[in-house]
Amino acid sequence: MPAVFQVSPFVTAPQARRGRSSCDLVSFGRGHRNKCSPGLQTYTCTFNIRNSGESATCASEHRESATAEEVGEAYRRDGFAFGPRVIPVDLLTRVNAGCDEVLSGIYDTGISPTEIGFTGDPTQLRKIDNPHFSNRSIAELVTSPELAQFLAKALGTSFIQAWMVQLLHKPPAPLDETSPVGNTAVGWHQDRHYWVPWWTPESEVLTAWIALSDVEEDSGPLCFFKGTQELGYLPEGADFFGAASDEQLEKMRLHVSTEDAHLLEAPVAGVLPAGAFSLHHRLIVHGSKSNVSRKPRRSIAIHFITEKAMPESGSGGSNDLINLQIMKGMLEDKSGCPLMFGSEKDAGYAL
Ligand SMILES: O=C(O)CCC(=O)C(=O)O
Repeated sequence: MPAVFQVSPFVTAPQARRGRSSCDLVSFGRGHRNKCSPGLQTYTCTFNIRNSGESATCASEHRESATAEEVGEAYRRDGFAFGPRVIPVDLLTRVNAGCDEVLSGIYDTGISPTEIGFTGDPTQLRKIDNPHFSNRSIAELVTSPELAQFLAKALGTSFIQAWMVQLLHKPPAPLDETSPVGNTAVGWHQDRHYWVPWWTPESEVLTAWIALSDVEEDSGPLCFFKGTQELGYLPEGADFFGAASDEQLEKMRLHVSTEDAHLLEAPVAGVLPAGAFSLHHRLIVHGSKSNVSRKPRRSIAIHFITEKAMPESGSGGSNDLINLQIMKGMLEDKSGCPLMFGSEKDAGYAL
């Protein structure tokens, strides 16, 4: 996703699933249908998006009992995977309080994060870059050992370092049924599209996306097109600020063989309880529809590298170059790019 570095030094509730099985489809909109397979906790559903004339279909594959080995295997095969609730409930509570503060412009470190495009409209998507600069609980989440150890085991890696963190907050739909739902969709994209100036093409750079609220079928869950990481880089269609529309997919399909076109047909949704996470590849096509539920959808995405990542040498435009230099500095002194697992001597860029 698009990211901006800011020249600044880094200073240093329970939302457990409320007894709902993941098969209880929220009664929302018209004409929904839900097929459950409770043992596997997988299901598909279709629901209408209020006042938009659109509908969305999703299937979810989250399993609370997934082991690190299973998550790693699914990630390597599908380009994404769903992990269990690894974030301790007390940390989750503090992080949510920290996010409330950051979203209201209160920073316990005294450092502001970066936010682009917010007009003050309360129905709008909020995307805040590097909120861990601004709030100590969010910084603690980024380096939480429970998450880092799980990721290291899943990926079989000796080194993990966060290089960019994003808070995404989708406000709830208005209570008044006649008011339009805000556009909080995140358009289809491959993260690589935004990372070309930063990382060499083969670098192992990926994302752990942590649900801070329960993410349900109608919350605008993050959706992935399985196997699309194998399609390589798709030069058209990506737009984080798009509407996750079919038009975007059409543009992407222009660069996909007829044989592989089916990969861009049915996304899998990350329907997750608060505290669980998904993991995704830099080339997986993903995005999300608007939140049409009555509750906010909130997440922290940690974009991280393993020992198999090398920053670019810097051939972009001047802004890219400045940002790259800032990022390199932060990677080396760990300010803003915290080490999550292993030791700095294992960093690919240190060799
Ligand atoms: O949270 C979303 O809906 C989009 C997140 C995303 O694109 C990412 O973390 O790469």
